Amino acid sequence: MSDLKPLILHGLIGPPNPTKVALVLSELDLPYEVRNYEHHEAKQEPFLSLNPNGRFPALEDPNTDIVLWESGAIIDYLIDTYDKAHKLSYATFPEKHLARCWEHFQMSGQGPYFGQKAWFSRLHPEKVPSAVDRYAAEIRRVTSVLDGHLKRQKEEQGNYCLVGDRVTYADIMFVPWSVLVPIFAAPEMDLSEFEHYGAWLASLVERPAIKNIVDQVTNTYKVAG
Ligand SMILES: N[C@@H](CCC(=O)N[C@@H](CS)C(=O)NCC(=O)O)C(=O)O
Repeated sequence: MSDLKPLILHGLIGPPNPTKVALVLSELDLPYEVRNYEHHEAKQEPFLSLNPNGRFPALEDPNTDIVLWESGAIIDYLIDTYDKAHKLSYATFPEKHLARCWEHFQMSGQGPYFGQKAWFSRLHPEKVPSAVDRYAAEIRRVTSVLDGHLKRQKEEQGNYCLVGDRVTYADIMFVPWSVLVPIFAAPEMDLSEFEHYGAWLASLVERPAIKNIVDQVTNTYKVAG
């Protein structure tokens, strides 16, 4: 991969969606640069030409002259284009499709609900306890879905991976929000009963390509308080 030009990740390491893309870039050992922005710059040019939705991330690949947005679509592109050896994905049936189930669950189930919990707990100008409660309940529910599945995986396959017997991009996509729950989105919640989820997350965070980025995320949120 050394003859590749660095891919450009537009968006900070810290917020979960650009971080998710950085994790997959790092796991695939791809050269990349991070282009940092102020929050308000997402809603104006030149960023809007990269992502019409005005949110981070966008990914520019000078090797193929493509610009993409939406973290799930970016990760699909990285896997299709750069994971020919299936280091982080499966070519086999049904695993290839099962990984997509977890990918879409992350995009539609974990990301938006965990994000709303963080918003209503930390950023919304009024206190709306019913909204905080609703999204806290979703954090618990989504975590219990992962925990129950991982428990079955452990019993049946002897490992903590969402699909088959190895970690895929789908496992990795859950890392940023899972790390941000105790330090940002819901520090008041005790999720220790979900022991299989806890063991899975701990094993993901120990992967060398992930650890360095997770440390940056943790430091960013510690500094921000
Ligand atoms: N579904 C989008 C969500 C993107 C998103 O909400 N990004 C956040 C950072 S994690 C953002 O840009 N927030 C700033 C804002 O909402 O204005 C994706 O997965 O890329």
